[in-house]
Amino acid sequence: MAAKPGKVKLIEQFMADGLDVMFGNPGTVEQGFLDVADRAAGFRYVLALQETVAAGIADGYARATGRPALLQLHAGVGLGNGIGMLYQSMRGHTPLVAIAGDAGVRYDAMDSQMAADLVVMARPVTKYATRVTDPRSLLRTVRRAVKIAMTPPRGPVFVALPMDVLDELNDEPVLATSVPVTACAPSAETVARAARLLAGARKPLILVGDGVSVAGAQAELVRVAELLGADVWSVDSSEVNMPASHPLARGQLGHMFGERSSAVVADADAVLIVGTYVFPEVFPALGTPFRSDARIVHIDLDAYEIAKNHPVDLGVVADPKPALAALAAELGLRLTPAERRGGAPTPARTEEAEDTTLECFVRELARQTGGDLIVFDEALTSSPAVVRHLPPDRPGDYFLTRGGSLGVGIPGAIGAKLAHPDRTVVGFTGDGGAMYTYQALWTAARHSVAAKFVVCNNGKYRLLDDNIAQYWRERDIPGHAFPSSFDLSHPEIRFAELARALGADGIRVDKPEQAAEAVRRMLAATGPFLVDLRV
Ligand SMILES: Cc1ncc(C[n+]2csc(CCOP(=O)(O)OP(=O)(O)O)c2C)c(N)n1
Ligand SMILES: [Mg+2]
Repeated sequence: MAAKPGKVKLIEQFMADGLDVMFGNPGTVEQGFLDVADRAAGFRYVLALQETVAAGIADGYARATGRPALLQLHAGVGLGNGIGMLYQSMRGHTPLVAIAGDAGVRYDAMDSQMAADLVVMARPVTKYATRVTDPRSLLRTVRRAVKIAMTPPRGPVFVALPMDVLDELNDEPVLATSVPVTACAPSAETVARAARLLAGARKPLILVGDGVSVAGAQAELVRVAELLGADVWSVDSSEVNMPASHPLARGQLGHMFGERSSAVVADADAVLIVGTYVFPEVFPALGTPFRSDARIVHIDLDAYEIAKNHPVDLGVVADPKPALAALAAELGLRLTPAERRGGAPTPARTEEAEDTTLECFVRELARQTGGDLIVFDEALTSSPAVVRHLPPDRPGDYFLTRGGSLGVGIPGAIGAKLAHPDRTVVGFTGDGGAMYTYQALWTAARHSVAAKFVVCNNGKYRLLDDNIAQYWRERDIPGHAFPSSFDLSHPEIRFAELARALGADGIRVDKPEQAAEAVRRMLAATGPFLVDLRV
């Protein structure tokens, strides 16, 4: 392989892995390879004005393509800005390949301006963090990082790239990264054990998370649920794992209070957990919430998550798709016709909600698109209305914010639109969430990304109001005014004007009667378009 400067080979290596778009924010210590990237045929750089935005767009792009996304950060300061968003990528298992430059190995002893231990900074929010110090192992290291990002459990990785290493001549071969196949099925004996534990249960329950969607195992999951007649609850679920409209789908357990999960699982005599961990709340129950005689089977590709907090009767390291397919086949043989439940009757849906501006807007959106759109949901307290009218049924059409870091909605929708330029993509966020990453609208305008954005504007951090109300109830503290730090009403944030100032179009919607026309305008817009929806 011909020797070329490492910075040239680096871009060739990215291209060999199909990594042809990089999201980032530049700095001097990255100038060498950014200069090369700018002139590399077929390579695209998407400029963000703040690293949280770059990381959020990369996260949405990786989620919507199912492939790794490239994120370039500037030294320690840029990495520092990106860390909150990298944290949510790590919790959500997004395969991001983050890189940052540094001045050079030759300056290590100088402790000069901008010196930072990048690897130590990145380690807690990545699966793998390293620094290349020898020019002969540049591409080898990058390939290892890509492989680790893509191997379940997927997640972000970080490689620090010193300038002098990238300027040296490099004669490593450029090769596509070998990503191992992990679609491993359990043995017939293990499947039979799982079926024995689950069959014949009077109150079977299934808990599922994003491991199902990564494996593409939705159909197999539905089959097992129908055979057992089990309720299916989503746990730490941010994509379509169980179609929301299926009669056995019961919704999300939620991310805040363990009591909710404990109440849901309390009666179950057999529990199947697939592709998630239990339990995902900020305040999880510390005791075991399961019945002492409940039989518990946990299937996951990540052995760490199995029995992490509560013991199980059978833990199975396997890919959910072949594992659930085998389990369905075994249950089909084993269950007597009387035991096959064939799915519970459709529960009566508790609707119709009031005709608020939010309800009317989302209902109109569902009507005018026929549900054919991709939703990126960071609507928080407005999310129930969004999913009521746009139920997450089709894999790849719904992405929920994850990991608890605000500011994902607008960048996430931009990433999804870049991944699927021909689809309608709508990102929902709150007035709080929007302001963490509002600069992303400039990136959408600059790169002609025609995603749509809806700010569900209630003038407050409403979720914080709801949570402190619960805290007061639990501790018998009499209700009183919410902390003023949860209020965003003054000065008023004029989102549509702010969008226009950043190069995107924007309108404000105050009343239900304006919803239909607003949706029409939004869908007709040929560029990025934002609706300030007063909810
Ligand atoms: C980066 C970050 N900072 C702070 C928080 C704490 N937080 C959680 S929910 C929330 C309020 C969100 O408000 P908004 O987006 O307007 O949605 P609403 O609750 O009003 O529906 C805040 C500030 C967070 N999750 N992430
Ligand atoms: Mg709000």
